[in-house]
This record gives sequence, C-alpha cells and structure tokens, in this order.
Amino acid sequence: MWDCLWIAPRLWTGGNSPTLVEDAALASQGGRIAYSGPASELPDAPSRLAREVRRLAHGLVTPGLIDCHTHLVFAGQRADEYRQRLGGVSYADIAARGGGIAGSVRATRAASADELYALAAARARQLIADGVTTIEIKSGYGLDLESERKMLKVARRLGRSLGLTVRTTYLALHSLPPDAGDRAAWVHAAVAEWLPQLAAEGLVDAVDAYHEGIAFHADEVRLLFNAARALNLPLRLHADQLSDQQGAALAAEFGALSADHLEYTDAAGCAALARAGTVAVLLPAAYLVLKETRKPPVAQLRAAGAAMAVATDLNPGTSPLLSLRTAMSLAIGLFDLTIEEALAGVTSHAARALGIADTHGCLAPGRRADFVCWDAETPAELCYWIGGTLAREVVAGGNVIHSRPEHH
Ligand code: DI6
Ligand code: FE
Repeated sequence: MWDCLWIAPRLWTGGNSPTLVEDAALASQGGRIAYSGPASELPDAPSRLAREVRRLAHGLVTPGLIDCHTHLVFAGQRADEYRQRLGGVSYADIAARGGGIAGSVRATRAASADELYALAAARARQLIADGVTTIEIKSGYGLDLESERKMLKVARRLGRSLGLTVRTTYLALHSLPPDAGDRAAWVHAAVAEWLPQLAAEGLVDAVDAYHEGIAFHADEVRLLFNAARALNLPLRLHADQLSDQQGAALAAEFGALSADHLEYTDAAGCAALARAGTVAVLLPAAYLVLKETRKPPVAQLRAAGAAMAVATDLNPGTSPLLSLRTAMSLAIGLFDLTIEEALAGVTSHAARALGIADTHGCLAPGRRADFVCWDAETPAELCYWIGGTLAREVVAGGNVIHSRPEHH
C-alpha cells in the first residue's frame, strides 16, 4: 500500500526529458515517489493502492523547487546601504568603509542561536510558501569558528524543524573580518583548522569562497579547495561577479559542483564549465540590486553546453530576494533564459549544483517525494506570474510542509 496517492489534472515531471502529463497520478511511500504518470495507467483502483487519496480539482503538480544558492542565515538588514548605493556610493566603497559584509558579521556574531534561527526560519518559510522544498544555506557571516558553527547549526536545525532539505555550505572565505589580524594566518585558520572541525561535526556539505578583487584571490581559493578535496567535500565558488578573475576556469579545474554569478566569465571559462560538468548558477537579483550592466554570457554557456541553474542568492547586501519564482522571472527578463531553462534551473540543474540529482529535482519513481500543487495550468506560469503566491500545497519527503490558507 502506498502512503498517499495524488490525482491531479496536470503534472510536469521535470528531469532530463520533462513531460507534461494530463490526468496524472503521483504516489508517495516512505517519503519517496512510488508512481508518477497517467492516472489511467495505475495498476488498480486508487482506493486499493493507497491509504489516502487526494484529488485536486484544478492545478498543476511539479517537483519542489530548489534554491541552490542562499545566505539566508544572518541577523540585521542593510537597507541603509541600499539607500547609499542608490545615491551613487558603490558596493566596493561601502565595503572599504567597514560596511557591507562586515556589518552583517557584527550583527550575526551578536545574535544568539535562537534569535538567528527565528530570523532565518521566517525567511525560509517565505521561500517554502511559494514552492521551495530544498535550500542551500551558506555560512560566512560569522568568520570565526564559533560564529560559523552557530550559523551552520542554525541551517541544520531549519532542515529538521521545517521538514525541507537543507544543504549547508561552509563559506570559509567570504570577507576578511575586521579583527582578523594577519591575513595569511586568518586564511590558514579558516581553511586548515575550522574546516576540518566543522566537517567532523557533520555541519559541512560543501565549501565555497567569494573569489573577487575585493574579497579573496585565486591562491587563497586554491588553499581552501585543496583542503576540502582532502576531506572529500564538494566545492562551489562565487566567480567573476564584479570582475574577470578567471573564477569559472578555477572552479572547473577543481571539478566544483557549481560556479556562481559569472557576469565577467569569458568564452574559455564557459567551455571549461561545460567540460567539467560544473553548473553555472545565475543570480539575477544581485545583478538587479547592484544595477550591474555586464550580464553573464548566457548564449556562450548555452552554446558550450553548460548546465545553468537559477537561485535567489538571498542575502542582506546584494540580493534581499525572498522568492525563487521571481528569480526565474528575472533570469528570463534580464538574462534571456528560456522558460524551459528557468524551470530546469530551479529543479534538475539546481539539484546537480547541490550534488543531489540522484534523489532530488524531478518526479520520477525512487526520488524524494518533494512536489508542489500550484494554482496554474502550465509550468510556464511559474515564471510568467511575477511574485505572489501560486503554491497551494507544498510537500517534502511525502509530508505536507505548507498549505496556503484559503480565502473565501
Ligand atoms: N554573494 C556574496 O557572498 C556577496 N555577494 C553575493 O552575491 C556579498 C553578500 C553581502 O553583501 O552580504
Ligand atoms: Fe552569494
């Protein structure tokens, strides 16, 4: 007997050959998908197949959405810097004056774990309420062992208590903290001391660095990547966002899961990503908020055959975006992604970017039962409607983790 059988007018499978199934059925058993396909091909009457049968009168079922790049655990906000930037002060100037990431580090260090959890849970619930069932969460606003651990523990707790999949990333090299002292000694501590400890505590699913002129250089990123490799941890990289640092090529050289941003990546970098199977993660809200003019080379990535994902980059400085569907709309409107690319970018390609493509990102038997019932007729509507809440019911691991209150 299956745990639950959902009958829906339409189901979009996602995956390598996405299919739109009319008069569909989806069964879950033990948190995994037991059946996905036409209701007419079910082996028996629904009531004999499952303990519970749920019939949706209208709407569309898709895989749960995957936000593969967020910094959603932090305290405080930086709306004052937003105002300064609108007045013409640059992001780099604000950072040089001790604002920017350093401001979020001060607030995050000062917050208790419970305070940090409450703030982060409120943000995660907003993502979930519009269809997200998997979130990658980076540390990087702690920048000392104790505060990085606090952030990563909060991320793990979010996964446990909200019922969704959380993949943690130790963003070891985000910004040199004001109290760092000697730069090389601080980098050594973050890479050679804190990383193995946090990994041994089971808090690290991957590592990341902010590779940028105003942040960390290639030599420092290499130290981190080699240390992570020795621990068998996957890699990701903030690459070529504000300047061409040859970051995509560096990520590809190390076989990173993803290279993210990529505004300044050149043709060779695009080809390297494709060859290495490193996913190109596009973050259009950061581009919008910083009023960037240089766009990521989407046509070259496409031509090279690189997989593209789309994420919110939810963070207090450059991307205070609380809707993954809006990131899809922005990726289409600003970066010329197709609707199909945007859909793959928050499902199967996002799963690849997190190294969980075997279990997440499409509605095929054996995968985790993560899916969403939308007030929509077609998958295109997920990006066509900008913002709002279209998700009626959000299911993760076979459990309903969000139901939209109905208004009459
Ligand atoms: N990701 C980051 O880590 C930086 N930009 C980005 O897209 C900085 C985030 C911040 O300003 O807090
Ligand atoms: Fe980021």
